[in-house]
Amino acid sequence: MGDNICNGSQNKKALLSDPQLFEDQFEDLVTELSEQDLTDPALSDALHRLREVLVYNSPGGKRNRGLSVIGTLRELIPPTQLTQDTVQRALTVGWCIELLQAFFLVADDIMDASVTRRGQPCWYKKDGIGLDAINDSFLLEGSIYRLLRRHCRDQPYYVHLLELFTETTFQTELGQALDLMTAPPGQIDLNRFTMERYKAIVKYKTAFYSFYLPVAAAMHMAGINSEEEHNNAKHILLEMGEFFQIQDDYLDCYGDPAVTGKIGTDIQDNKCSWLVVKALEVMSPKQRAELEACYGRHDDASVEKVKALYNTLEMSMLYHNYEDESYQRLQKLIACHAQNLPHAVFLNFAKKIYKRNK
Ligand code: DMA
Ligand code: MG
Ligand code: MG
Ligand code: MG
Repeated sequence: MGDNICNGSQNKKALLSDPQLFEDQFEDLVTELSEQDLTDPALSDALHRLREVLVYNSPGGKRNRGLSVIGTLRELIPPTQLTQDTVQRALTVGWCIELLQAFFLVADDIMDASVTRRGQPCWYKKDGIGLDAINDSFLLEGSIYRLLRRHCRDQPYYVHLLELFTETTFQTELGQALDLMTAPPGQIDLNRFTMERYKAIVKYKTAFYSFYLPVAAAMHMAGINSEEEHNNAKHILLEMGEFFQIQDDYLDCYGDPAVTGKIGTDIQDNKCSWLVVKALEVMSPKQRAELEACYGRHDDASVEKVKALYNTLEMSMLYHNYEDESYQRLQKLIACHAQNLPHAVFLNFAKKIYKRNK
């Protein structure tokens, strides 16, 4: 009878889509992290805090990163070889990527002085949280490794995943360092904003963790470890990542906060955004002097002047032209560099990100 119950629930699971299975798993992982893992009663207040941090900072995202681990694995392993256990583990590794993202975002919102995230106040903006959010971001990061250990430590790819997560974290932190030092508050110097610097920032702060990490994790889970295969995938995925951050920069200014869930801060924060870099390429010396006088300032009038200048330069049109070009370039890259990897791994990703508005 016990068996029947078990089979019944397994069958039900088999009918659910990956996104449903993924959402369903979250509550179990929160319980595991906050109730089963550490049992010292002295920790109960801290574990209660961990639960709150997880629950506040994980929902509301698009889940592209998390879901692409199982999505990629399904392209790499034939369905007959994909056991329920493997699916569950791929979903958990997907959650680890969502936790990594939550860790970066909690810290990023403090550093960028942002106000909202995923349609709600940024965590550090909540009453009574403030800079304690720094430690909360560490709790999110630490949770990744507790989950990996509990769910994957007997797997042959465990060390590969550990190295992948730690390496990717470091790359992202270097990217954030570049992003921050290229945008010193109150020190406006438009000469800093070159396309070369821009590309370095976004490769490191966004492309590795958002695009290479989920696919590389699935490749390791499927036993694909060769450096050549990983480099081929990386080549395409970093290109996609660059485009994704260009979209993020465009949406910072032109997106609808009701859709993106966040209010833009790039102009005020003196950021080396794609918009400012591209605008500098096409503007006159007179316009450059105007921009110098209003970029990186917090008053609404200055911000509106920057936006008016962007409109005069037709930045929206330049962006959409870039989007079309980038899509064509990517299709070519996939054709040349995907080699042994199924093209669907990359095409699925491309489908999700091109023409997005959130
Ligand atoms: C995001 O850069 C990079 C990381 C590592 C979170 P960003 O500040 O442009 O992101 P957002 O627009 O989401 O704040
Ligand atoms: Mg930010
Ligand atoms: Mg930032
Ligand atoms: Mg942004």
